[in-house]
Amino acid sequence: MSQLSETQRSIIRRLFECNALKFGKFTLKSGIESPIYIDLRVIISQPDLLVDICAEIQRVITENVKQYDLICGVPYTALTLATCISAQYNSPMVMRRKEAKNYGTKQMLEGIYHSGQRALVIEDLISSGTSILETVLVLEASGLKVSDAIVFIDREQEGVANLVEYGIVVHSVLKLSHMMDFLHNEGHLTDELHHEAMEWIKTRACKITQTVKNEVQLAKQSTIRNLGYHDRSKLCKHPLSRQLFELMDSKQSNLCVSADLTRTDDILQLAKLIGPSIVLFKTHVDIIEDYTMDFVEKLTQIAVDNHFLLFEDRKFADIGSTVTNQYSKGMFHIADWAHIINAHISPGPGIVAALKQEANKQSQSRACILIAQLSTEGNLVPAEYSREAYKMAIDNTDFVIGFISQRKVTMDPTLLCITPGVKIISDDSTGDGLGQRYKSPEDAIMKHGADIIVVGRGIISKLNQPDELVATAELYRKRGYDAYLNTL
Ligand code: 5BU
Repeated sequence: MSQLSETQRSIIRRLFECNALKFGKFTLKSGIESPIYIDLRVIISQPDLLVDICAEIQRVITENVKQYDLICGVPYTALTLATCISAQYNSPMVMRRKEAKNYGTKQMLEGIYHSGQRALVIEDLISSGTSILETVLVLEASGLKVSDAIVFIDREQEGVANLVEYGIVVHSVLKLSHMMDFLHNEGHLTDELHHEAMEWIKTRACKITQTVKNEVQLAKQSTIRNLGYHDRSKLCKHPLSRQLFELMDSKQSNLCVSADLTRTDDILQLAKLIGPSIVLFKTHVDIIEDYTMDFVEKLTQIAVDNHFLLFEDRKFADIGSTVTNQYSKGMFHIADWAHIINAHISPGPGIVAALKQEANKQSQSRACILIAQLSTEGNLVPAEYSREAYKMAIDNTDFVIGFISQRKVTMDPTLLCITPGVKIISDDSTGDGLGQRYKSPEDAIMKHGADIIVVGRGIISKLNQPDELVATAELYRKRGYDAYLNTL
């Protein structure tokens, strides 16, 4: 039996009394049955207990960590612990935003900090170590250095060992087995429950999730250099992402035009005139008034002659069996001609599986872009979408080649970030009065990590003046490409 201090004993007793620690039979979020349930969120309602826990964490910090400039709690429960420690022990703190799940930008961290400072991570409970690692990724992407983390309770499920591999030393205040031994000795835990819970911990090693492992790998790569289109094309496994990067490289273009026109003649004329400047031609076939399959044949030929791909912005969003029909049947037979389509992720993974199944029936390669973010003012797409879209993408690399998003979703060089809502804007107009929000090609590419910019009215409004249309498309191509060169 370990040596627990009187303060630690008192903390364990109080945690047990307020049901922060429960023993019996529980179904965890993951669906796994567990004899132990720990919920430390309740401590925010007990200031005395909170202060005592923070004093214990501070003691472990003082004993183990020589040098640090800032502390950062893993959201959400440990945010309270970090705030309390920060205030009580005069430690400056930074706060990680959990919503903006994008390791590539600095906007995920709030507070005052500068590159090279050392951050100490505070966490309430460690099982696999995944949450700590996610926070470390954000801190490191913001230029901070992390070598240590302090956890209040170690569930002893390999989390501490897992993090050693990533260069993080974890120090804990309490080990779960010691807490259970103490509660057993005090008569709060029956022999049977104690035995069962101890056995459970021993046999339940937890692993860092694959998604986070990938992010670590990519974060490492991205610190080496920002890859160019040519290098990225070589890394792509999907033929269409490879082809797109090759076109971007050879045409010196990252421009996608949005052909939001309602007459087929206009669309064909647009495609012919600006074909040399673009890599992707985006359509909304359901707004066309004189649609025929003959039109798509002509459009396909122009795409072949001018080396660009066709992207139908259909935004599929229904159950699998419906999107299957929407994709390949009806008036438009989208699967027959669109190299690329896009889909909302709200229906869940089934939508990707259904579209992919249909795409596989085609003789030519087909790809899908997932909608991770929207460009519109006040849109209700939650921030978690980016993360979920990324997970769906890496589960379907034979079909999904990137995202429609307003900022980079992942550092993975094989996945494209396609950004609509781009316009060369004068100072006084940054929207269209109907919810659309615009950013300049430079902001989209250099600030927010777009790989391809989507421009609609910024270009197609010139359709009646062919010379100006061509010059405008060239201007967008050049500004987009120059911005890309700036990122290398
Ligand atoms: P604009 O004329 O450049 O505003 O046209 C933008 C196009 O991109 C238009 O076809 C939209 O349907 C499309 N779009 C968008 O603007 N914002 C989004 O978030 C998505 C698509 Br997804």
